[in-house]
Parts: sequence; C-alpha cells; structure tokens
Amino acid sequence: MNKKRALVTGITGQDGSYLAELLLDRGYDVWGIVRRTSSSNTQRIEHLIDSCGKGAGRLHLCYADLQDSASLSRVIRLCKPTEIYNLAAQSHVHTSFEMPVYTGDVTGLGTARILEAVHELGLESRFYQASSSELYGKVRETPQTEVTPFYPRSPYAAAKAFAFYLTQNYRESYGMHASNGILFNHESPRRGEMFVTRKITKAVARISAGHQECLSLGNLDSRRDWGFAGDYVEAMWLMMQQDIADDYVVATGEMHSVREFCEIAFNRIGNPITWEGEGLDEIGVDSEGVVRLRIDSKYFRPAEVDLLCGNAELARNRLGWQPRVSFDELVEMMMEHDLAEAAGKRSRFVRAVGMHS
Ligand code: NAP
Ligand code: G4F
Repeated sequence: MNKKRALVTGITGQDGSYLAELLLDRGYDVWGIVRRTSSSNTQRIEHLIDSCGKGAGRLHLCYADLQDSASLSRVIRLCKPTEIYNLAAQSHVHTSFEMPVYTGDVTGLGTARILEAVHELGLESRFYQASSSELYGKVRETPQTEVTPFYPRSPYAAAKAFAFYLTQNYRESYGMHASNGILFNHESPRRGEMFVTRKITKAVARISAGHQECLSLGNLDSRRDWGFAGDYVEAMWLMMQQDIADDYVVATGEMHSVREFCEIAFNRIGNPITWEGEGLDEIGVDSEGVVRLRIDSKYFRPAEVDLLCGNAELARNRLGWQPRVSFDELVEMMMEHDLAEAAGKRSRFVRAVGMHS
C-alpha cells in the first residue's frame, strides 16, 4: 500500500500546525512549505521539528513561496503528495485593504500556481483549498450554507473568491479531487496576535498581570461564528477522505459579538467592565473606574462584515463532523494560555499546542 504523503502550505500558521499534528498522528509523511524570513517563523511547529517530536523523520520542511511558481512546482514534483492542503495566505482582512495587489497575488494567484503545477505534472493529488466565510461578506441570508450567494467585502475575500472558483473549475475541467472548506472563524492559543480574539485574550491577561493598562479595538458590534481550530482541521482531513470531492461549510452555528468576547475575558480575570459613552467615545471601565478599553478608528475597515453564522449540516451528515469545543471553552482555553504566558509560566496547553514561551 502506498504511504500517504501530505503537502501543507501554511504549515507555520495556526491551522497548519494543528493539521501537521493530526496528519503525523495518522501516520502520514508530512511535507511543509516554509517561506524564507529573516527571523524564525517555525515557533508553532518547533515541537514537531524536534528530533524526538512526533515529526521525527516524517516531517520535511522545504522553502517555497506562493508567489513563486518554480519553487511550488519543485516541491510538488519532489514530494508527489497524495493530498495537498493549501492553507497559506495573506490571511488578515484589514491588511488586505492596505495590500490589495499582494493579497491577490498570494491568496488568489497562489492557489492557481499550485493547481496548475499539479495539473501540469499529471499528478492525482487530492487538493484542499482553505476557503473562508468572508466570501459571504454582506450576507444574503443567515445562517449561511454552501448555496448562499457570495458578496466579498474586502480584497482578501475577493482573492479567496477567485481561489474558490478556480478550485471548483479544476474539479470540473480536469476531474481533479479538489474541495473547498468554507471555514468560519476558528481560534486557539496559537491564533495570530493581530486577530481580534487573541488580541483581546492577550491584552486582558497582560492587564491582569499589570503589564498593560488598556486595550484599543475597532468595531465591538461585529458578530462572528467562532470555533476551535483543532476541531476545524479534522474537517479538512475528512473532506480529503471522501470518494467524491465537494465544498463544505464548517461552523458552529452560534454567533457572538466582539463586545461579548471582551466581557467574558474581563470577567475571567475577576475585573468586569461596564460600557460608557457611544461610538468612537465609548469606553470600557472596570469596577475601580479605570478605563480598560478604548475605541480607535484605525481598527475600523473601509467595508465591514457585520455578521457571520454558518450552517454545517452537510459536513455533519456527510463527513460526520461536529465541533467539540464550545465558545465558552474556547475563550477559557485562550485566557488560560495567555494568563500563564503573562505570568511567565508555561501554560498547560504548552505541550498540547507546542507554544514555547
Ligand atoms: P495564518 O495563521 O495567518 O497562517 C498563514 C500561513 O500562510 C503562515 O504559515 C504563513 O507563513 C503562510 N504564508 C503567508 N504568505 C505566504 C507566501 N507568500 N508563501 C508561502 N506561505 C505563506 O492563517 P490560519 O488562521 O492558519 O488560516 C489558514 C488558512 O485558512 C488561510 O488561508 C486563511 O485565509 C484561511 N482561513 C482561516 C480562517 C480562520 O478563522 N483562521 C477561516 C477561514 C479561512 P508565515 O508563518 O511565514 O507568516
Ligand atoms: O479577528 P478578525 O481580524 O477576523 P476576520 O476579519 O473575521 O477574519 C478572520 O476570519 C475569516 C473567516 O471568516 C478568515 F477568512 C480570515 O483569514 C481571518 O482569519 O476580525 C473579526 C472582527 C471584525 O469584524 C473586525 O472589524 O473583529 C472586528 N474587530 C474589532 N476590533 C477587530 C478589532 N479585528 C481586529 N483584527 N483587530 C481589532 O482591533
């Protein structure tokens, strides 16, 4: 029997690190694409690289870049993957307004470069595309399903729309086993610190430890369907095990606001906040009258996605997938990790999540 070989782009990111763990646990040889940077970008997978870690002998890291077709073709030719997970992207929505061309190149055209390399090399690799609930943008219905029309509201979402349709197109044109996972927001203690959930838990933990006084945010009333990244990579893998490729929504079906996320985080440190004022002048004040949260207009986007809430019925029925971690458990997991980090301790998630602080 042929050994399963997975190629993961974006292996150094949040999802890539959880997916690499899952694949190694399931006996795969894992090849990961890492881009060259002047300082280390492998912190999230350091525990796998370690010669005694899960990846010993079965994790291969190669330099390549989604902007560089030659490097992608080279890695794909060397690896001959049975499964490709395309997780790499310029994934920050706000940044995409500042770098629309770059975002289109990496997040949109990068997908074309991989699909075309697989096609040109005549490989039968299965292909997973990291599509996003951002595609629904100014939502046409709630909850959103696989047939809800898209309405992208950012250069990021427009680039993801190109990649989504191209994935479908290679499936229909060349019979490629290519699937889109339309994943709603998913978070973890490994989430990048520029995304709102991690920004909140890290700042609130630092406030609790006395390292920071106040947190600045943008739109508090935006609502998202937040799940746990570890659960969502399982859905990616399940899609690749199906005989027939298809597109699936992956979501919890529950929606919470940024405001609510902040309230739970401050409650967690025993320092609840109350809201005063309105609009840009709104503040979050603690029981001693100290201002702990302010609004800063620089965090607002030129066009906002007000709400996202997914219906994952197809994934539940066909893949047997469902989320395991609840919203409250997710916030608790992130707070516990960031409180330990702020206190200079290793959190109990250190081994599990491989974050060496
Ligand atoms: P992330 O933490 O931002 O990771 C992005 C990964 O892409 C990193 O490994 C990054 O490398 C890599 N990358 C960026 N530009 C690259 C380039 N030019 N060439 C090669 N690699 C490059 O994102 P994530 O949260 O894990 O998300 C994974 C994927 O799912 C992304 O495509 C994202 O757009 C999509 N998605 C995420 C969510 C979510 O809620 N997390 C929801 C829906 C879809 P460095 O480590 O060097 O920066
Ligand atoms: O955490 P966010 O930056 O995530 P966003 O824009 O929903 O995108 C994430 O999820 C997508 C899936 O739907 C992925 F495709 C994408 O790659 C990424 O992982 O912002 C969430 C909400 C937004 O409405 C934003 O306006 O939080 C609001 N927000 C309020 N203050 C803030 C802030 N967002 C950030 N990043 N920083 C703030 O200070």
